Amino acid sequence: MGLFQKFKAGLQKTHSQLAHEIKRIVTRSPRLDAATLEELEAALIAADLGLAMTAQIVGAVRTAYESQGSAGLDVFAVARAEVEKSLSANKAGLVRAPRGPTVVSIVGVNGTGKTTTSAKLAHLVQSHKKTALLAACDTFRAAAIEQIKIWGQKLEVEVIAGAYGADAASVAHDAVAAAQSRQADYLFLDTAGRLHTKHNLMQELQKLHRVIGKQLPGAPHEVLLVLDATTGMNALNQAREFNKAVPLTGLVVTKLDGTSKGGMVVAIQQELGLPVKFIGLGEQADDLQPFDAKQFAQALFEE
Ligand SMILES: Nc1nc2c(ncn2[C@@H]2O[C@H](COP(=O)(O)OP(=O)(O)O)[C@@H](O)[C@H]2O)c(=O)[nH]1
Ligand SMILES: [Mg+2]
Repeated sequence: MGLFQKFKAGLQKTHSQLAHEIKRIVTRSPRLDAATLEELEAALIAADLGLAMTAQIVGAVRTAYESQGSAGLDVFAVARAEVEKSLSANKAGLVRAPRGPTVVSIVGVNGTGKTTTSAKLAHLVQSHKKTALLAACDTFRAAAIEQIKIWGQKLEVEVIAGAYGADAASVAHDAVAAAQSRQADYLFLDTAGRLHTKHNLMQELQKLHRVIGKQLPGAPHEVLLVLDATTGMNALNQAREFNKAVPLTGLVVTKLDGTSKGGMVVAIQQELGLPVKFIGLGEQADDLQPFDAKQFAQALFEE
């Protein structure tokens, strides 16, 4: 399956709902009167595209209709162009440290997909002929250490782990030392899930970053917040709070395959001004893709 085909397959739920609705609205009333535009607006909001993006699309459709009438007016094409335009500044992909290992800290609340994303990222850089190391910094749950070790075996990626209950910062410290001595290109730190409202847990994360920053200046080079697309706009609050505690360099939106509200990727980017670097489209190692505005817009609004 080609990259775009995968993109499309992963966003199938959002696409089919949106396309079905738009088609129904447009076919029924080719004269785009106020009531029809309102229905279009409701369909876009239902896909969680957010108020700003929705207003922008509806405005563009109205303008096109006023200037050219309904003949040849392609609502799908207009929506595609607007979404692509508003996301085009988004920079996907991982930064690369000028020298030494690039350290990527994966953070977020419980169950969003941090561990899976860490493993998928290791797999992704491996497929670009770079070496990766994983660190089991979620020491709160024994099962979490086990889970990432299983991924490590499967992907043939070394996992640096400590004992259950160990200090996460010291595991991270060991992992950075290992990454340096192995001359690994990337080190992914799988951190424990924490509620953005729990101050002490956020402080623990700050400490972890401080420790490795002293050890390797510039680290962590990326702090990626993992957001579960199925939680909708609640993800926005998580992002705001995490960003206050540990400055984020980007977002990863997972489980887009499981929701018809994939528009939240657009809303969240517009609201926060943080790039969505990767999207998760399934549970397998290769179900993570660098975010691409054009492909995303196309996958959402293909007739
Ligand atoms: N369908 C789907 N499931 C995902 C995706 N990412 C993670 N998951 C699943 O979500 C669950 C929680 O993931 P996990 O990585 O353990 O979350 P963590 O608690 O943040 O480390 C697991 O069952 C994963 O397989 C995704 O992009 N799509
Ligand atoms: Mg985990």
